[in-house]
Amino acid sequence: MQIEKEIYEIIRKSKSIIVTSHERIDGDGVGSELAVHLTLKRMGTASTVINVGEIPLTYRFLPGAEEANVFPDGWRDDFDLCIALDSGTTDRFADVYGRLPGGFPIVNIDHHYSNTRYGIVNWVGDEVSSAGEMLYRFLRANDLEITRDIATCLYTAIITDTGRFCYSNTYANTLEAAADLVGCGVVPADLTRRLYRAERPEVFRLRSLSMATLETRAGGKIAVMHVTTDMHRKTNTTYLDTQDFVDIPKSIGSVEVGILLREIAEDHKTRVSIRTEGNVNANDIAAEFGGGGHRRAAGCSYDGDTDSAREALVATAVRHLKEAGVYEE
Ligand SMILES: [Mn+2]
Repeated sequence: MQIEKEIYEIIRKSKSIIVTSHERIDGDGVGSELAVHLTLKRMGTASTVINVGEIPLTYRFLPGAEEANVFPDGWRDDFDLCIALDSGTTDRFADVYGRLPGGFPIVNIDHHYSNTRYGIVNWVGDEVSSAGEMLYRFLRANDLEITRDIATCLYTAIITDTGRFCYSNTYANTLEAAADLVGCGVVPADLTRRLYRAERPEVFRLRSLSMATLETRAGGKIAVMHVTTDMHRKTNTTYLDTQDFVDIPKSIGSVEVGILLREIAEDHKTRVSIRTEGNVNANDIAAEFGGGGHRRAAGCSYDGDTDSAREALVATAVRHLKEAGVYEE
């Protein structure tokens, strides 16, 4: 059976579904889980969205966002299925996963190359822009109605994961899905204004502090910058305000490896985001630090502060540039 239909059959037989996505959730995670939540409600199935952490302010206007819970709130004892979205490993939603009984049925819908296939069904999209685009295909394959609200969530997932149709994961199918979603009632100008031109002045101050740490290495082929918790204190911002910072190092013309380092206060770790182009594979760099992702975009955690993360990541990136034959010291 076609996997979209197989998943629909599993969902139809379930009575109370927990819907979740990855920690430090992004637009694809939020858009995808809300689209699933709204669809389940229309099917008359009990749906509970539980995230590890809060939905960033930017996405809270999305339909259904007010119904999302932060773990452990909203937990029910009658869950009989978990739908995990945009998550390559169960570590990405560790708190939720840890509370599910052993062997609990999970439907895994994701588009990360490094996905570990942890579900009873694993739908891992290859060359798909986003989990949101996969859900669009799911809805169309099963003749489920795409309301304007659902379309708004899916369009958000697609434009955020493709960097507004700029990244290399923008395919003909992606644009066809987006066009269909506009046909379902999305108004791109209105939606993108809410997503991209509603910034608080505090975030600009944070961006300027972070940009002051930007440096290039390896003859301009690597650019790296960081954000510390101290910067957040000074500007009254949080980690959630830094979602698009990763595009900054990569926007320098000569750069093939862009690295953003974000200090995570709770566990004295640094969250590392890597963007590449040319011959260097971001997933391979992240994998050396226990992370993963896609060829062009990947992430990992680093045990240590941003300074030590900077040296470790730059050294690894230099090696990958050399191995790719595009840099010599
Ligand atoms: Mn995604």
